[in-house]
Order: sequence, then C-alpha cells, then structure tokens
Amino acid sequence: MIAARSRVRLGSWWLSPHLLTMTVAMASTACSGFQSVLDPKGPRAEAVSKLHWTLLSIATVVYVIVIAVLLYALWYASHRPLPAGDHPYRETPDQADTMKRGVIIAVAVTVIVLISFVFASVSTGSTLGRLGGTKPLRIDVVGHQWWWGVTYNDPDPHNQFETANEIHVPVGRPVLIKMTSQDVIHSFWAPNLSGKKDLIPGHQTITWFRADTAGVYRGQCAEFCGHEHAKMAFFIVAEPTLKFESWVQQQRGEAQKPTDSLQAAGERVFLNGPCAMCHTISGTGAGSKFGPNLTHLASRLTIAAGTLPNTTGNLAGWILDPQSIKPGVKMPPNRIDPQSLQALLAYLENLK
Ligand code: HEC
Ligand SMILES: [Cu+2]
Repeated sequence: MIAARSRVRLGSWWLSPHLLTMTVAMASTACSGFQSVLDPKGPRAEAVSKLHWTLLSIATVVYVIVIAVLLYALWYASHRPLPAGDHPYRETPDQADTMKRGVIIAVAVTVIVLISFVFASVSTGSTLGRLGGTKPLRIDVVGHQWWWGVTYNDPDPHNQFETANEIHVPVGRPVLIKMTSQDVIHSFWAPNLSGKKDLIPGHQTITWFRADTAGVYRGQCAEFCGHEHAKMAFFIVAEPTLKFESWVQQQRGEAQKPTDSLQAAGERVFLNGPCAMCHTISGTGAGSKFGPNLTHLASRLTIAAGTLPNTTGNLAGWILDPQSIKPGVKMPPNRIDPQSLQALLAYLENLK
C-alpha cells in the first residue's frame, strides 16, 4: 500500500520504497534464518564468514577513502585559482612532486592490501582443508536430477542404509561426505555449515562439515543442473548424539510391514504398479535405485527434495501429478482410482 502510494522524493526508480523494502528484506534474510552464509553453525562456515567480514570491512574503508579523495579532487578543481592569461592550468613543480608521492603511496598501500587479502584467503583455505576433529561420520551423497541420494556407510553391509534429501548428523562430530553425480554437475551447499562443493559425474569429490549447534539447516544445489535446479534442496538435521543414534537404528531397519488390510492393499498397489520400477522399499520386491529410496519415507520432513512438507495431501498430489509440482521431473504422473490411492497413502505413511 505505502509502496504504491509514495516514492522517496529523490526520484529515481531504484529508490522506490518497494525496492527499498525488498532490499531490506533480502539483506535481513541473508543475515538470519536457516539457510544463511552469515549465520555460521560450524567451523567451516565460521572461517568463510570471518573471511567475508574481514574483506568487506577492509574494502569498505578503501572505498570510503577513494570516494573522499575523489570528491576532494572535484571540489578542488572547481575552487583553485584560475591561471593568469589563457595558459592552461599547470601545477607548480612542488605540487607535481606531492602528487607523484601521493600516487606512489597509494600504489604501495593497494599492493599491501591485495597481498594481505591473498594471505587471508589462503589461510582460510587451509583451515577449510583440515578436518575439524577425529572419527568422522562417513556419508556418500549422489546427485540426481533433481534430488539427493544419501548412503550411510558401515563396514557391516547390514548396517548400511539409504535415504534421500535429508542428512541427519550428530552435533559436534565431523561429517565426511564422498560425492558424485549420476547425470550432470550439481553442487552441495549448506551455507550455515560449509561452502559449496561440486558433484561431478564419473568423479569423486570430498567435503566435510561439523555442526556445532543442533538444528535443521537447509541446503541447496548451487550449480545449475536443468529445469528443476531451484527445487533441489536438502536438509541437514543436526541432533544430539543419542537422538542421532536412535534415528540410525530406525533407518537401518527394513520397512514397516502393513498393519491392517488397507495398508496391505496399498503395498500391493505399490508393488504391482509402476512405482516399484523406480523406487526401493527394503524388505519388499521393490529394489530400483532410479528414484529416492522410500523405505522410511514417513520419517522425512519433506518430499521432492525439500519442495513440499511431507503431509498426506502433498503426498497424494505428488503421486498423482508430480509434473505440476516439479515440471520436467523424472517421475511420471499416475492414474490411480481413489480407493487404491487411499490404500497407497495409508501404506506409505506407515513407512516410519
Ligand atoms: C519412472 C520412475 C518413477 C516411477 C514409475 C515412480 N517414481 Fe516416484 N520418484 C521418481 C523420481 C525420479 C523421484 C524424485 C523426484 C525429484 O524429487 O526430483 C520420485 C519421487 C517420489 C517421492 C518423493 C520421495 C522423496 O523423499 O522426496 C515419492 C513419495 C514417490 N516418488 C512415490 C512414488 C509412487 C507411490 C509411485 C507409483 C505410483 C512412483 N513414485 C512412481 C521416479 C519414479
Ligand atoms: Cu542444481
């Protein structure tokens, strides 16, 4: 309302209150909230954030000095005494000397500032490279258009398990992630915890982070990877060790068996329909790795890579017409009669 009625007098369009509001909103979301570079929750993000503030404050001082000198020069040029006659203006040899000295000092200061930037940046790089702690939790992440496959490794294959788009980690323990991609280049980025790292097809990359505060941190693919790049998010859930361990126990188990006839009917819909060609539900005949592993689907916060909260309504909408939610997504629409859909939903929602 206010934005529509008035504009700041100074005139130009970019000063309209609307844009000011937007800028302030953007600046404040950048400074807080659950996906932010400026709200570090672990040593890696802290190092990046510290570097950011160091460079920004030095650059700000340089900027202010340069602008002040420029304004002084403009003012001086219009106020200096005019030369006699119609000779062009010439500085005296003394003035020329002063100016030369000024330029030399400015160049020297610039070089010193730039070199110190290089040092700050290299030392941040080496902090980032050192694993912050021992006995890291080891996780494999595989990028797909447009979701994240997550495997928790264990020397005992029975203890290994898979999930999607949600990474649970214990607070305070470093997490070492081996990454690759199934199709195109993606980039793993959870700004509160760590900088970006690319996932490259046919090649393995490694990153690590440590979450020092419990919380749910949003991450996002940071390398344009096609139509639904923007809807390729993930969540890192950092929780106290005991809570994490009980999550692991639950994820290791096979899928819940149907507990009533409706759920049993839903399992049949799943196994006899196209779903089983693309998804795994452990302990059933469905073992395809084309789409996300659904063994413990109901325990997840969101579906479709952070696109929708994991609710019955969203699940139904997704199963019937994923293309209207994520156009171009690699899951086809499904024609399912209402009874079968109810049964399927009852079955899937039991997959805790
Ligand atoms: C042709 C392969 C294919 C078929 C068939 C298929 N899906 Fe999917 N499904 C996918 C892919 C790929 C995704 C990941 C989409 C994304 O997030 O970009 C997905 C995502 C999902 C998700 C969200 C999972 C999550 O954690 O984000 C659910 C639930 C799901 N499918 C259920 C089903 C059901 C139920 C059926 C059968 C009625 C089915 N799918 C049939 C490929 C398929
Ligand atoms: Cu992407």
